[in-house]
Amino acid sequence: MIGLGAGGIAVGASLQTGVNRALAPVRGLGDVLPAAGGFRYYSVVGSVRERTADEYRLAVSGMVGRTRAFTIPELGALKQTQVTRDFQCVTGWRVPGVAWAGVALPDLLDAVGASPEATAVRFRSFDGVYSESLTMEQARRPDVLIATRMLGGPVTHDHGGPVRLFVAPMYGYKSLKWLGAIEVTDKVVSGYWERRGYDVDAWVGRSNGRDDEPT
Ligand SMILES: Nc1nc2c(c(=O)[nH]1)N[C@H]1C(S)=C(S)[C@@H](COP(=O)(O)O)O[C@H]1N2
Ligand SMILES: [Mo]
Repeated sequence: MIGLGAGGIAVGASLQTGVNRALAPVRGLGDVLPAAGGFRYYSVVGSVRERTADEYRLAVSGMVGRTRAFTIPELGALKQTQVTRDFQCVTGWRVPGVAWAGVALPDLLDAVGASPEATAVRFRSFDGVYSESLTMEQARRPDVLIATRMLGGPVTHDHGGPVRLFVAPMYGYKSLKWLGAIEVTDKVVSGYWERRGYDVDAWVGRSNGRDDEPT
């Protein structure tokens, strides 16, 4: 956790070496065989048990009016939002113009009655290991999606389906795969890669994203 933030080109390069080293042994395949469209499939655990669309539930708890577990049809009944954006991994690969669809996080937060006192949102993967957090200000952006569709079809298991996060303005590591639970909370907790040296605020190409226009 050395010298993150401003002036981080040299620092970023060494961290990038770190992430490549860390990713390669657990998921060598992704590094060797780029997936169709230029994606690499990443998982920090060896294999993740597939959840069918029928059995899937998204638990939303914490500082909410009512704890809920959303089925896929229930997510589908909420307002649907589409976002098309480049997908950028911090290690360097990028997939241009990926189309995503699902529930914008602000709409989900409204649906559960997120408390105005809450200042952060935490996400957990059903892989049992990976987690991520956003500040409430970040989570309220309309280009942060609870994604159920990508590239014109359902989110496949290898891409973190049936439901994953897509944080459009940030590096790929914020876009948690196999989303299992969301907790509305009052503190930002460092996620998997952030405990290993990456910025919690992972804006692509700028120090903050407040001037970015969502599409
Ligand atoms: N649960 C989980 N989510 C994750 C990761 C992971 O290893 N496990 N890797 C992250 C990183 S570093 C990237 S770049 C993207 C990769 O998404 P993809 O595997 O669909 O290409 O997922 C992110 N979300
Ligand atoms: Mo990444």
